[in-house]
Amino acid sequence: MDRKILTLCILHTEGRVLLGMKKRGFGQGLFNGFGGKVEAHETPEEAAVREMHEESGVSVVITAEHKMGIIEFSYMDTDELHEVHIYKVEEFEGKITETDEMVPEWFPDTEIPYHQMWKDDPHWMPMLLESKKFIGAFVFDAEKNIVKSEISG
Ligand code: 6U4
Repeated sequence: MDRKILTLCILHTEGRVLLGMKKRGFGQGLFNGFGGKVEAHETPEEAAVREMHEESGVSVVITAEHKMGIIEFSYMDTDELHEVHIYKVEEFEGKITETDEMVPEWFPDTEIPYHQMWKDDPHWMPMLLESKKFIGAFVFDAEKNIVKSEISG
């Protein structure tokens, strides 16, 4: 298994959530939080700050206290294992900007577009929005359907 550490950051403020429609790469065509691979010289928190800025234009402060969960994703059609560190932030600075990778959009936290998101998201996003911590593991088939799921809050 080729294990990669990734970040995912959800901005939740004033009853709404900032998601991005992914224009390319992994998860293209889905709304997602902002994030990506942790580089060798970075902590996951540093990577989360960098990716949030690169993909949405905003500046955030992220510390270990913002970490809501860790989920391991594996895929039946590859030997990759993604360990995704998931953060929630409630404050930001700067102007939300479309980038090469993402089209950012606000959603009321009662109207999260789960039908256009990764299929694991409804399993943990409600916990994240309530600031409950969680840990989990999901296995996807080649069509990105869940074949195995474990989540505990
Ligand atoms: P680059 O290096 O830009 O080509 P790319 O293939 O586009 O990378 P990247 O770096 O944007 O991927 O990282 C994928 C993002 O998707 C990370 O923020 C983690 C997130 N992610 C991966 N699997 C997910 C899943 N099942 N559910 C979810 N987010 C997921 O909500």
